[in-house]
Amino acid sequence: MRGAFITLEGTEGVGKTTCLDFVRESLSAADIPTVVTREPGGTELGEKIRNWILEGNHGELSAETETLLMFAARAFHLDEVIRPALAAGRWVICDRFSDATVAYQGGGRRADKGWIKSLRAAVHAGLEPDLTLLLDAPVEVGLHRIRARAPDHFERENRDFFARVRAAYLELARDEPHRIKVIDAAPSLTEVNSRVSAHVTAFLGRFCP
Ligand code: Z5A
Repeated sequence: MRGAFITLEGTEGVGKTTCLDFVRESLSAADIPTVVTREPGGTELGEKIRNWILEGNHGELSAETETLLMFAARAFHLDEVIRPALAAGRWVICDRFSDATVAYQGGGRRADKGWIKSLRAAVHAGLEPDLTLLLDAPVEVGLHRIRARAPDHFERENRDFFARVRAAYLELARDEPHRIKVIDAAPSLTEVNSRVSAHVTAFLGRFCP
């Protein structure tokens, strides 16, 4: 039986990476072998694309160029890491995946969402995450949590950009409530972890009855 594919999504600083560690520990406590990875990234090529985009020394990038770079990194990531791990029965926990392209390049940058969804279908036809934890909080909450660090290519955007990203994520969650679970990420970490834990437990019951 193939492993489960779990993704973490949300706007900047909302707590995805923190949550990912918690999910990994929860699965490890249940003796489930995991592979933890991220997008863009997860392979040598993907990390190069990630660094090149995030460092932001490239001048203006169109929404379409950004989108295609994300999918180029993703196609390689799927071939090299995600599909082999799932086929070997390992669970993959990925910090961002295609929903991020719909939210950032579609919502934030206003690239055509229909086109992005057709790329998604072309690049990973037949494979969608089994569970997506969407950490959601007002944009200001996330930006406040990361205020001390130097902003990257995306973090230099204005508040309206992040508001569009958040709205696009919430629209995806309304369209796919079975897969995407929205978690209020504004409360304390203890509270957020307890909500995440409830979703992971329910998912374990569904995926490995
Ligand atoms: N991107 C894209 O545009 N299109 C795509 O298709 C994909 C990605 C796949 C990747 O960076 C960038 O690429 C991303 C979108 C774009 N934009 N940016 N920038 P990333 O995923 O590495 O970057 P990020 O989303 O900005 O990650 P982050 O800033 O590290 O945020 P986070 O992972 O959500 O947060 P965190 O590191 O877990 O927590 C931030 C701080 O808050 C930290 O000090 C925690 O201890 C603290 N924290 C966490 N939870 C709480 C609670 N509940 N209370 C208080 N404090 C908390």
